Amino acid sequence: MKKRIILHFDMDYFFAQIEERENPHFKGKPIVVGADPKGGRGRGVVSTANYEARKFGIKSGMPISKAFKLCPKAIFLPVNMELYQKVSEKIMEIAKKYSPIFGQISLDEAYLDLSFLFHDRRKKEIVWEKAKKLGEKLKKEIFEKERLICTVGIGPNKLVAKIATNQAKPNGLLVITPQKVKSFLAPLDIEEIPGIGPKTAKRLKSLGIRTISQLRKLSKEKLKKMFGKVGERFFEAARGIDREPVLVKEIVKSVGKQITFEKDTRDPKIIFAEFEKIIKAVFQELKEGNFYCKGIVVLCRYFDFETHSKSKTFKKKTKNFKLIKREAEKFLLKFLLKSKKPLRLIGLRLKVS
Ligand code: TTP
Ligand code: MG
Repeated sequence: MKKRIILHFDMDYFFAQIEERENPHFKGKPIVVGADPKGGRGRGVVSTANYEARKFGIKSGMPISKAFKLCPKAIFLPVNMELYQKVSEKIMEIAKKYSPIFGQISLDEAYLDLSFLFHDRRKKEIVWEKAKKLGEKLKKEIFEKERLICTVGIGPNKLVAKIATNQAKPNGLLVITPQKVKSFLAPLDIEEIPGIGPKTAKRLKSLGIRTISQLRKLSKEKLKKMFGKVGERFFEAARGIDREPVLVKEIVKSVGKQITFEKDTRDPKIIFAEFEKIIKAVFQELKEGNFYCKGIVVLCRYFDFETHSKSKTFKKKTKNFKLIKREAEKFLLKFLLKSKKPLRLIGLRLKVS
C-alpha cells in the first residue's frame, strides 16, 4: 500500500463551546447541553459538557438527572441544533480547502488525506513537518474565523490519526510519524481502539489485557475465535495498521426528533399521540429544508434503557406524508408487540437528500 499522511480533526466540546462563544459570560463556568434537568427529575440525557463540567464527572450520554446531581450549579442549556449545524457547515467549508480528499464523519469531525505532500520529492521528515504546518494552519483558520478550538491528529492512516486526536485533546496537535506508531500505541488502553467498547474490553480484561501492547500478545487466530471477523481488525489495529481510505462521500443528512415520556408508559393512546406530534414536527423539518425522504429510522427505548431501532430505505425517495407516517407507525407498533415493557423514549429520523 502506498504511504499516506492522514489528518483528523475534531472540535473540542463542540455544542458547549458554541454556547460559550455565543454567551461570553458563561466562560469559565460548567455548562451542560442536553435535556431539561427539571430540578433533577428530568429524564433525557446529556449531549455534551464543557471541560469545567467534565471535572464533576459529567459526560455525553449520561442521564441529565445524574448530571444535575453531580453539579446542580452548572448552566443547563437545551440543544440548539440549528445553530450547531450552521457552525459545522462553516467549519467544514474551511477544512475542505486543505485537501481534495476530504471525508466528514459527523458534525464536528473529519479526515483529510494529505498524501499529496509526498509528491514533492523531498525528504520524508520534511513531508511530515509540512503536514504539521498544515494542521497548525487549519486550527488557526478555524479559530480566527469561527472563534472555536479543535484538536488535530496526524498519522499514516485514519486509525492512528484519530487516536492521536483523542490523546491531544483539548486544543492540541499531535503528529505520529510511521516510526513512532508502535511506541505511541503501546501504553494506551485497549478502548482507545475504535470498535473496542466496554463489552469487548471486559472480555479482554478478563484475560489480563488492558493495554494495546498486551493486546499484541494475542494471535490473529485467537482474536478471530473470540470476536469473529472484527477480531482480525483488532489484531491489525494493535499494530497501527489500517487501510481504510478517506471517503469523500457526504455524510447522510437526516432530520429527526425524539421524546422521553414524563412517565414510562404502555398506553397506546399516549404513545401514538406523542408519535404523531413527532411525525408532524419531523415532516415540517423535511418541508422547510426542501428535502426528499430516502428512508426512516424509528427508535424505541424501554424503561430499562434497552434500546432498539428499526429502519427502512424507500425504493423511491418521497415527500408523501401519509406513506412516511404509515411506515413509521408500523415500526412503532412492532416495538409495542415485541415486548410488554413500558416505553421510556420514542423517536423518528428521516434520511433525506
Ligand atoms: P464529540 O466530538 O464526541 O464530543 P465533544 O465535541 O462534545 O467533546 P470532545 O472535546 O471530547 O470532542 O461529539 C460532538 C458533538 O456531538 C457534541 O458536542 C454533542 C454531540 N453528541 C451528542 O449529542 N451525544 C453524544 O452522546 C455524543 C458523544 C456527542
Ligand atoms: Mg468533538
